Amino acid sequence: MSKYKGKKVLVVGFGVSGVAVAKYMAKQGAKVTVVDSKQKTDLAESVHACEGLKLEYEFGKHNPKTFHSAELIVVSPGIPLNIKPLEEAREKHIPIMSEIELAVTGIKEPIVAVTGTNGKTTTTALIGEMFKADGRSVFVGGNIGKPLTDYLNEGQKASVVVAELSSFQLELTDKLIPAAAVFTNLEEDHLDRYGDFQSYVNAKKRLLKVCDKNSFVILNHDCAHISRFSEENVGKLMWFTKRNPSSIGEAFSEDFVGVYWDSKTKRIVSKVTGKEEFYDLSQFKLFGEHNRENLMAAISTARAMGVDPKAIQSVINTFKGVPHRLEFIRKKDGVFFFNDSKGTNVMSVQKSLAAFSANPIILIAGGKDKGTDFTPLADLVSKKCKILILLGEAKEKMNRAMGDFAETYLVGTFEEAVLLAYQKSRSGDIILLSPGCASYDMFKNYEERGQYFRKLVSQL
Ligand code: UMA
Repeated sequence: MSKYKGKKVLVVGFGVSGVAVAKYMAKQGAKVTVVDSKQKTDLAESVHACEGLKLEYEFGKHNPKTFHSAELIVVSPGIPLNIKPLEEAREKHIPIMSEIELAVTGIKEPIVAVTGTNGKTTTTALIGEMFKADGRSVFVGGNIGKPLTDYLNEGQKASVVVAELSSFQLELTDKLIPAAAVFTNLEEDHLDRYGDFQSYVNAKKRLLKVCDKNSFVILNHDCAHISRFSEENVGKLMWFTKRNPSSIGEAFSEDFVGVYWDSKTKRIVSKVTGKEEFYDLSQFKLFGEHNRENLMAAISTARAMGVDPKAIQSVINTFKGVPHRLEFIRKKDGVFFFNDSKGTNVMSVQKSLAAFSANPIILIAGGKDKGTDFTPLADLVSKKCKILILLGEAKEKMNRAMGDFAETYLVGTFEEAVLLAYQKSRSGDIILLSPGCASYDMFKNYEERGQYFRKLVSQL
């Protein structure tokens, strides 16, 4: 019998995570109440997805009494853990669990977990493809889009689960013991939730803390914040780096386990299994140095997990990238349009700008501010952008930080932004949507924003 049978379970948040948890708990025979601060009319998709299930609903605001009377609370990642009803529940010793914790307690298969500020979606997708190319059945989920709990709901059996985990998803996660934990990089992000960078780092570091001696721990040596994690590592350490290990130091080079970029031969070299293997990138389609880093992280992980090098090379040759991540949309009148709606923080915009070498960029940016300092963007904007088009809640703040470094326009809508960019462009220019902000001031999520951008561009 399920340990949740008859239990009063409160599901907080009714986005995709809440839907997955509600479905799971209803199936287990729990008495499920779902709460969301949005109105029912704004949650039609979720309500529809749960049709036929026995659920109680409370929409519009969080009622403390409902929290106090629960026996277990399962929170969605987007719920800050310091909201008052959750703090009160904690004081009353009501167990609070994350959607990810619920999922991992039910998953028996090896879990490869990927975290970091940027690159985690591409890295996760690459690892998933490498497993598939190796003939393994794989479930890919988490922050990438499909809640991990759906793995349990769908009842499918994969041989391995690849999970992209955000800092939000790691906050209440204790029971996960990853077969491999991958850390892409760390830069300032989500300060609206964490207040300071260290608290954000600590949330990410939870993934390191839950590793055991059998976990492969794959760290980016080129990121100072991540490379420091090695001091607290108990797992099997592996590096990836864009430098030749011999240039880092003799001792480092001798003991090196992992993957590096050899700039002389323009190949990726893997030293995961003791002997050297080489990967050819001549057919790799993704732009930018950052994507090479993502690829190295994926190769390290895949080789650690025993994926055949031939399967890895076939993915390098065929992988087309993930939607909304420097995604090429179309060329019109010689102008190239790229959708980078997933560029929701400063570092990701920097990497996207850096990915283009010669062409002048018309950058469309802005959205919901996450407490970010935008001044680090000014330098690249001055070097790469001929025009800056700003919109959303953050537009004034972004204008103050970098408006002096390119011809800058502040606009009210996405339609205006795209039209203005197109009118100002010349053959050979790049029009890049890379917002550096969350999407929630204007859209449901970054996907909706990217799809809307694609639609506007296709209508030009
Ligand atoms: N809500 C409340 N009370 C609150 C705050 C929010 O009721 O105090 C409600 C909202 O009204 C909304 C619901 O909670 O209806 C949304 O829950 P959610 O934000 O957890 O969103 P989900 O739809 O469940 O999507 C989440 C992740 N979202 C966030 O972390 C913000 C998705 O990551 C993830 O793909 C999905 O679970 C499946 O695992 C998105 C994201 O933006 C892509 N992630 C951030 C990022 O990548 O930077 C972390």
